[in-house]
Amino acid sequence: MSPVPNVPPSPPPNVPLSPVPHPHSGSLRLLSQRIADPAAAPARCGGVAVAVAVAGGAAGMAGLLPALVAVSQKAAEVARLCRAEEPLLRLRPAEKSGPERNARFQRDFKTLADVLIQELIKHDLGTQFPELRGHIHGEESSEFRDAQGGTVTVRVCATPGDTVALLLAVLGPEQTRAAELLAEAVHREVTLGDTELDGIDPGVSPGDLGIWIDPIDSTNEFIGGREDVAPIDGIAPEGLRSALVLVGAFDRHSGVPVLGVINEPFFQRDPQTHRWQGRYHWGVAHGDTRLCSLSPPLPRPRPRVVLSRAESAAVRGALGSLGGGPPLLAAGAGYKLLCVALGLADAFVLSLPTTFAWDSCAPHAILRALGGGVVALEGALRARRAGGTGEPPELRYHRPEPGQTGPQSWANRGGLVAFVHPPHLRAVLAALGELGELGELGELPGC
Ligand code: 2IP
Ligand code: CA
Repeated sequence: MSPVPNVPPSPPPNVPLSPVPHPHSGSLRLLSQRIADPAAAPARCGGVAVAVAVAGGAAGMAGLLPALVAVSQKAAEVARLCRAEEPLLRLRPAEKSGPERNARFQRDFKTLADVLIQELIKHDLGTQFPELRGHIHGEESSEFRDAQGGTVTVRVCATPGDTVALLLAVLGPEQTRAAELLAEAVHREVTLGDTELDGIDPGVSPGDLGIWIDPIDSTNEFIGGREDVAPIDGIAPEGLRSALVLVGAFDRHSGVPVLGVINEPFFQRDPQTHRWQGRYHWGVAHGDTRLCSLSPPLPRPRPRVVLSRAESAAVRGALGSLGGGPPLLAAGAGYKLLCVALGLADAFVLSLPTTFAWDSCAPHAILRALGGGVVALEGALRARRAGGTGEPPELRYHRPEPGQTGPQSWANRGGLVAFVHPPHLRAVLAALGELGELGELGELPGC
């Protein structure tokens, strides 16, 4: 990418904000957010591999959302386990190279947690919803290094005993306890005590959907494991808080995201037990249906923006003059999208091609459920320059980018803007519209 001249941005137009009904806000039903205490969740380890059991749920349309939440809960437990057990913590992450490496980072890694979580989600959803098989995609390959430096294909085996044997190949033969704990978590039957989820019928068949999984978003922060990061205006700039599990479902035909679950495995430490407590959020946006575990945040008069630390000076400068205060910086693409859904920020802007379908699909569904969305920044700016007055096109999730291969074919190449309130989107685009073409805005630090 070409270097960015640090041009002082023109002052943005004063965009007054009032809540404007989103074109899709048909039947918004608002439900409260759930805090999930893993210790309180009834769980058992069966003798055979079991799919996630959802209270009262036959597999089908109505069971899909609870199933997505349940697999995210199981995934969060595996993530917590991998941070709690010394041998798992000591296990060296595998370095990604070639097309697998995200250009955002000089060095990019995956852990056993990334690979195992992705496989357990694929396994459980594919078992419960056979129509989804072949349509469940994720960030990671299933390959991990074995204890001898060779390669093992990680998967959920037919029995916990077989999964233990497979995990021992990765961990080394002496790590029986760690392998057993992981296998137990992977094969556990999760029962959700969330009755609100039971009656929700998104009105879409699993046979029409595809799934994007980011088993751990913000893997670098997950590996770093920092717990001592003080939030600024409610947003953690970095650390374990930003490591999330993201599971999103999109319409196979249109690519529109329809169901999303964001799980925060490291939401807070229980003050008594000092154990990590997680929480999850979900959203449904299909047809006229808009359902969400969160309420739409109140709009600030001027948008407060959250950005990646890698964002260019030109973009930072332009958005700094929006009037909502200096942009806040935070790690984790999913975490920044969550901050918008929670109302901690009004927009997440990224001018770089460093997020992917798996990073944005689930949060995007939640933002749509709240009346907002995620648009491609480049396309939105181009449409604006051409005098377009309609809604800018949102990101889609069903088609790889022509001419690209591997993970790059699923990159959100034109950057993105995430928002809940459309006037905030318009304010952001107006501020950035004064700058040059997108290719001139961004600089990749890792390139
Ligand atoms: C990463 C992760 C990074 C983010 C990058 C994502 O996903 O969320 O934190 O960079 O764009 O692709 P930044 O922190 O600058 O926003 P993953 O950890 O899943 O590779
Ligand atoms: Ca990831």
